[in-house]
Amino acid sequence: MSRLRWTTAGESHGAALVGVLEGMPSGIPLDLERVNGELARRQKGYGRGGRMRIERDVVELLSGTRGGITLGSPISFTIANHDATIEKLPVPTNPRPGHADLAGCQKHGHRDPRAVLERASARETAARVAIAAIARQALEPFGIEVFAHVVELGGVAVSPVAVEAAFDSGVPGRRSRRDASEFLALDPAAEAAMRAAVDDAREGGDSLGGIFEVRALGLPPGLGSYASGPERLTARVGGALFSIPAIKGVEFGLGFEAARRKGSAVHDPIVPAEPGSGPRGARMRRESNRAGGLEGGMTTGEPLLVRAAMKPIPTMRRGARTVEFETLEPVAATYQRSDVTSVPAASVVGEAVVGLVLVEAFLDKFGGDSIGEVEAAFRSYVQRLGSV
Ligand code: EPS
Repeated sequence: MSRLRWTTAGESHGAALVGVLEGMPSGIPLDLERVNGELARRQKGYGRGGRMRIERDVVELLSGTRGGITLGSPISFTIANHDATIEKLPVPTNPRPGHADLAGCQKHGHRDPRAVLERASARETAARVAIAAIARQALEPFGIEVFAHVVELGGVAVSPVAVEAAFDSGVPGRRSRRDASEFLALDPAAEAAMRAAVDDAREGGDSLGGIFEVRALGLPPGLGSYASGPERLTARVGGALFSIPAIKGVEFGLGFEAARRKGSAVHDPIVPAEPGSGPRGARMRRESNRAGGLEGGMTTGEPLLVRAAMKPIPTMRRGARTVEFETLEPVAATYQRSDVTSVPAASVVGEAVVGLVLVEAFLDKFGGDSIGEVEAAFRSYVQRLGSV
């Protein structure tokens, strides 16, 4: 079992979301403004619906710190729901295709989609973003950056040249470019077409999906493990991304394209590193990074590159074809309110869950009770890397 454990609770229109994070080392100064900043980023994005004008997500910390410093005890918090109307909201009379409604009702043996959708709602991801924003502060001393951005929305793709230019501009440069974008993307030239696609979908009562990318830079080689299937970092990162509602595809590095190439055009050659220039001082490096930073279920020390595809939101004003629970009469699914797209928000969640898995893997390898112990274990590992 991982050192780091977490759980969330809460319904979309219940009193609050709740998060508990266990296994954080002691001695970490916790910056709650950064946690709230991530929650605010998750609420953003062109194409969000009315709910995001009602909510203003902030954490209320309940335990786990003293004087703002982690104690090593469980950290817990709530995020209040302003739209806490669960007892008053109507019960939809038909299940929406694409949402958890029908299979959830069948699973529990009732005809009450609200009993299912309240927890199946992507609102739950707010609690996970907060947990990750807390946990990621354990990586702070180690120079590891996890960064997500939207690469495609409603069929409109960003330019790879613009993306690489933003990455070349350094951490503050790419951050400010992304955070100034209504789509959390790195290509301002693509935004007019993205906006038009969202407006068009809204007009037609429809919804849109898209793709986001998460990169993690500065990772040491050897996080994760080849020794057991569930410990493979590829499985853990992939599983984390698939745990976000509406994610239908995940690819690392070359992704599906690797299946179409010969081996010689896929595997990243190993070459000597100039002294001190290999990942974390290693004596070898890769000439390319088509693997996306993972081999044998472990980090290679090259950037982790992973993309996730999100399907369009199932709640549409035009109403997908369904049937009434009682009469089986064909109808358009009931619509109350929803987003047209939430791909930008999903990218924030993607960054969070990938970051959380990396903290887990980092603490599995270097974990100790205090952050000082983690730093010492990391230092000794890096020292040894230079001689392998
Ligand atoms: C969601 C439906 C919408 C979204 C919601 C996810 O909420 P409502 O039904 O209240 O309009 O806004 O997302 C969030 C509340 C959130 O915080 O991301 C759904 O059915 O999954």
